Amino acid sequence: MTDANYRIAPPGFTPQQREQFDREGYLVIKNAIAEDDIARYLDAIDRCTANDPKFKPDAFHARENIVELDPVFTELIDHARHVGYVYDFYGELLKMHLSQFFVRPPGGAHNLWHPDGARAVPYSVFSPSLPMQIKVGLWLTDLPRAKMGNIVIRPGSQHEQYFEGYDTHDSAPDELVLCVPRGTMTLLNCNVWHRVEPNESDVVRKNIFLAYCPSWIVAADRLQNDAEWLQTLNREQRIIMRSYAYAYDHTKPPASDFPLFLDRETGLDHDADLYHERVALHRRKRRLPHEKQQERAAAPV
Ligand SMILES: O=C(O)CCC(=O)C(=O)O
Repeated sequence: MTDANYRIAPPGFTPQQREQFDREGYLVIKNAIAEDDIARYLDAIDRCTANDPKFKPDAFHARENIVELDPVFTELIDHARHVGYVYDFYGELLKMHLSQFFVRPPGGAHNLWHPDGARAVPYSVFSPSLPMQIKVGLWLTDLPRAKMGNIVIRPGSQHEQYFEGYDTHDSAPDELVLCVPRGTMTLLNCNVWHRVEPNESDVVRKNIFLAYCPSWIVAADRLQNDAEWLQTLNREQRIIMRSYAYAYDHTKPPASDFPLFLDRETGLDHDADLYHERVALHRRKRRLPHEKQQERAAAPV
């Protein structure tokens, strides 16, 4: 019997979106964020910068682990707008890798070409097709043209271990400058090579990044979270933060952390007919959507 208090996994990729994301390494979803949410996120950024002695209006400014900084950011950990997409990849071992906001004023510093994640032996050496980090971007200011501090990506470059332009600002022939209206949500395979445009406009670019990974990858912006803050979270948020004291729990989370979500199609906390009843839930594998798809495609008609 499945506990009715558990949540069904929110919607994730449509087959068309997944096909594009697997091929190109990114997805752009316009009009994903309602105006009142944009306003709340911008207010929260302004609250944080107003209280930060390091903030300088003319310089690039970033904060990490923002989900702990303000309750408006906390709600993003498991927000139904995006959590189903990353659950499609990381399933029951979903973890928040980092949460950030960026303020990129005109003339501020901007990044060189790079992929995210490990450099000496990148994640993609071990996992050539499934990204071990996916970054959700929430774009809060209009970026209608290039040279506005936009993120620039090389679509489809997630399989390249080497790139001539690495650690330069040079334009690449196959680059795509993302010119997106406020309210856009992007998803990026973190193996995709990317850089940031200079901001030569009169607009301060403001956005939020939320990256997710499998639980056993070390988080980027914390080792553990504040214990009192963790008490304020709902069950799914607390699980997704994976603030374990015992290191191997990241690989084998405790039984109480299963299920994270119930299956969208069956409403069950397990995949039916795969295990003997004696095998406890936290010791069972659950299929990801692409595995189910492969099984359907291989099934006799
Ligand atoms: O600010 C951006 O658009 C991208 C920043 C970046 O390069 C990164 O977070 O890895």
